[in-house]
Amino acid sequence: MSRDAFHEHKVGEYLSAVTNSDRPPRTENRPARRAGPRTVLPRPGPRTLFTKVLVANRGEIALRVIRAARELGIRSVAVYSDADSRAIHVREADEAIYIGASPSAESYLVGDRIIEAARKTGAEAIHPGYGFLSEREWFARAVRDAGLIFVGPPAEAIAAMGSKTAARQLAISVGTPVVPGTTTPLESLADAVESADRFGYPILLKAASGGGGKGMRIVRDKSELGSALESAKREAKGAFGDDAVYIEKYVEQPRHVEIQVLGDAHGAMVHLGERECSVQRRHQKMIEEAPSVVVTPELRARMGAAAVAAAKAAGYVNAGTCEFLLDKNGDFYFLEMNTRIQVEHPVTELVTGIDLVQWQLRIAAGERLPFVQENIAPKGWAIECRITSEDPANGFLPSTGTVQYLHVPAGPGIRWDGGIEAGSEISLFYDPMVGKLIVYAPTRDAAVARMHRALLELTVSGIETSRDFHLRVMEDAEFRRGEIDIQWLERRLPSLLAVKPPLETLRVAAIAAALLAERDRRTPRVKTNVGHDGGHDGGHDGGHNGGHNGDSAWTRLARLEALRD
Ligand code: MV4
Repeated sequence: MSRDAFHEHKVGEYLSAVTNSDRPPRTENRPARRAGPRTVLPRPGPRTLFTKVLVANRGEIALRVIRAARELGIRSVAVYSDADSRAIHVREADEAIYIGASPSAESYLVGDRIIEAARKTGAEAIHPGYGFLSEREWFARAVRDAGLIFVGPPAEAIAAMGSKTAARQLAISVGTPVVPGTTTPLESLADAVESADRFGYPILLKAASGGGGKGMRIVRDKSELGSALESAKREAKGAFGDDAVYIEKYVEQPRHVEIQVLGDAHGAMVHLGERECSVQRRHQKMIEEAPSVVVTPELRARMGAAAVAAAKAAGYVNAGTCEFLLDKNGDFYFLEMNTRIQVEHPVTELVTGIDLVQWQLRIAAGERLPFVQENIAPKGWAIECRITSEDPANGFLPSTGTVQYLHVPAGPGIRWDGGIEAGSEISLFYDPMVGKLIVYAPTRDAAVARMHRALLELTVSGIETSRDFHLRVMEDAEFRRGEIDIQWLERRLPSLLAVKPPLETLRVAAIAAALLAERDRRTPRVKTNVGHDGGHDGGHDGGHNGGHNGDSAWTRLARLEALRD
């Protein structure tokens, strides 16, 4: 589609939606109800969905929500900061509204301004995405108090799961297994010593208000307990403004397996199976998959029931995730609940066929879930690699700059949830995740092979990315056998990064270097802008029509360079 045709299409769609206003005037606290039949987009059956949603986020998740809304016939409003004035989510939404300076504390985290933007644009609902305001109880409450719909759980459910000790008590009350430990904060060193003796070393000190590993200390011996307690309290106070710390028995080399739940406002709740998220570094997940190699249908049913019970105990509604540790004996323990849509939600969507973001919107509008637990079973295998602007060869140092060229993989079983394009500025203001590459295939082996193929096709130039790191993981024998736990990546990282490039890559790099040197010798001082004009489209067509489909990204880049001028 040409640029102009694209715009006509969008503007046309928007205008017809706006002019289709044969409905009663909207009141403050009531979602608009459509009066007559709608002719703009085909819609599956009568519904009472709202007509406009504000997306309080940026990057790939903002785009993901905009796309879900558009498929449901809901218009979208983007918000943006200075740094994002030319971002994709701003262009792809039906409307966009400026909310402040580049630092998120002055834009994406300013709840009042976002609520004001929703009022101004007539949006009836706010989708928070993940991060930013998504798990702030006060924001969910403020949205509701403004007469708007928060696309997420009730503020009370966010609060119930926000305190880890309260969440543990909730879980225990409904029979969901938790790691042995205390359910109230430690009162003194003597209290800590007594509790640690009771559960047995090694133990883990955790912040009651924590999450993400902050304020956590492993204690292997009584002699370390005093200083560990002090430093855990100090870190918890600094990070959460709350120095409450409690004790859990330390679980050695577990997997991180989480269960997706989906509940409607009428009391129905199902689980959508597990995601295996053990491949992480410093509490940042890098690769997720569904299902997990170690989860049998019987274990899935037990973990699912445990997750649903804990979520129901919190009065949970909408999409949420219960995190578990799964140990070598197959015993599982509830850790905490994430009260938002998560980065890794696509792998669940692919194996269940259920569009989680669409269901978030439909549940928020009061719809009932049409499926029951018996109808839900994972089919096939999905893997997600988070593509970040970090340099694995340099200790995952964040990389900044302009994306000069982007070639996104395609073909069977590929999904790209990205937030960048050629020309995008990658700054240090926001999260380094620039996109997610997700694959689906009938089996795990086929999914790993497909991810490897897709990563070879992916080319991002202008910034460093984690792409080559992911290629090395897909080639790793232990990963391919599914022998992973939460420490696997840090154990394996040195050998993963030491892998020498294949001979083919070295050869192509040498050819590229020779071609570049030859060109510069003939036309000195000519600086080229890699792939900006002819490059993007040329990359797509040239790469696939020229009979070079099996070539590596390096080969394509080299060919592109060779053909320039
Ligand atoms: C644990 C644990 C071992 N034993 N609790 C880390 C962040 C927070 N969500 C809980 N975490 C852990 N809790 C007990 N009793 C190990 C971790 C942990 C971890 C958990 C999930 C994913 C990655 C992790 C990395 C390091 C430690």
